[in-house]
Amino acid sequence: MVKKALITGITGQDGSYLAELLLSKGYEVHGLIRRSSTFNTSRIDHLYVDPHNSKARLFLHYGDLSDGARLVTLLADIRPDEVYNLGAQSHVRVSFDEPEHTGNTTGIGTTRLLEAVRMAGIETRFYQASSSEMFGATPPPQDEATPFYPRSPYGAAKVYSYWMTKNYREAYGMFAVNGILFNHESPRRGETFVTRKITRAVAAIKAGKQSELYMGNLQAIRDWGYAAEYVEGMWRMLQVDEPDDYVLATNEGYTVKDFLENAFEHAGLNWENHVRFDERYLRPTEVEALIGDYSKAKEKLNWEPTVRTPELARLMVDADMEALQHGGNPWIDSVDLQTWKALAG
Ligand code: NDP
Ligand code: GDR
Repeated sequence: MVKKALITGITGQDGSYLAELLLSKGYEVHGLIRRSSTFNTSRIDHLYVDPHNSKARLFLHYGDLSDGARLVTLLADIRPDEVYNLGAQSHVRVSFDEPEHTGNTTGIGTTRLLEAVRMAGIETRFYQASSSEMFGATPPPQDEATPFYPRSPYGAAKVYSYWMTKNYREAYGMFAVNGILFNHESPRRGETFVTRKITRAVAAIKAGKQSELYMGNLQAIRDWGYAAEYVEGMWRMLQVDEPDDYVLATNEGYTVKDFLENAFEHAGLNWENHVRFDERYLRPTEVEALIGDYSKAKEKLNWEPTVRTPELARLMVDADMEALQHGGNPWIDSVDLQTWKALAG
């Protein structure tokens, strides 16, 4: 029997890597996509096969985490073996501008999906994209037992989703897990997250198309891993015998300034000649430091990251420089992990 998975957020960074991973493992993959007036599927276009073709194993369905009835009918129709809830308003600073919308999507959206599983009467394994942002003001190192102290509407919505996922596990015996993932990046990362903002700017500055880069707080510490490795961890969380919650991280912390230095240096540039401060990128409340302890995932899932932050910065700069030179999307033309490692010798 071919296994079926449903991914919300399939058009996002993680959704695209997870879809690739599951297709490579022989799954039939279903993705929830939002109707928009312009195409929003560029991260997964390379995976798409016309559904009239008998070989097609990726199917996209219109829907939204704000539309519970649609989620019920979709789940009843597809009857997936695994559901990955990656859909969210995922930008922390934007969540201060749109706290209600963020709560509706990133918080209640999870409850709608959990409830839809129950109402559709299906047996499925459920993955919730929980976040290190839930730890917020609690100092590092953070692991599965660290208390939550969210510092943004986004973080608070993720804490709500975390507990709802745990509650459905305990109340209804559902195989529902929280993956508490620390920041993970890639050439497919959204352009307004700090790493990608930096690596795109480095490529543009190197090509003479830009001279300045406006940034916010450079002192924040983050634990940045490589997204393609993290989706493997998500999948492993659903393959074990008992549902549980796991941290995925690299156990190393770097400041935004460190990331800037690494990225600019790799292109032969000095960041101090180009970076300027703009207070609009500050958050009303900041998360100062996140560094994750992934020992439990290592022990129980045999999961371990191989790409650390400095290597990740170089990989992303290479991909953005190549994309700029060849006029393509970094996620389609880019240096993927294998080829990059071969290039790096
Ligand atoms: P992205 O922002 O790249 O992708 C978010 C996805 O959610 C997109 O596919 C987006 O669709 C979709 N989406 C947004 N709103 C809705 C909605 N109302 N209904 C249905 N789908 C919606 O996020 P990432 O891939 O980086 O992250 C995936 C998940 O993991 C998110 O939940 C994020 O909060 C969480 N997370 C991410 C971490 C990271 O470092 N990347 C770390 C920890 C957790 P569209 O393309 O149409 O906008
Ligand atoms: P984060 O990621 O808030 O950790 O959430 P982001 O890349 O937006 O910020 C990281 C840190 O960089 C500082 N910063 C800036 N951030 C942005 N975006 N733009 C800037 O110009 C800038 N200058 C400094 C921020 O203040 C912050 O400290 C990400 C998202 O993917 C969430 O969905 C996910 O849950 C968490 O990671 C784990």
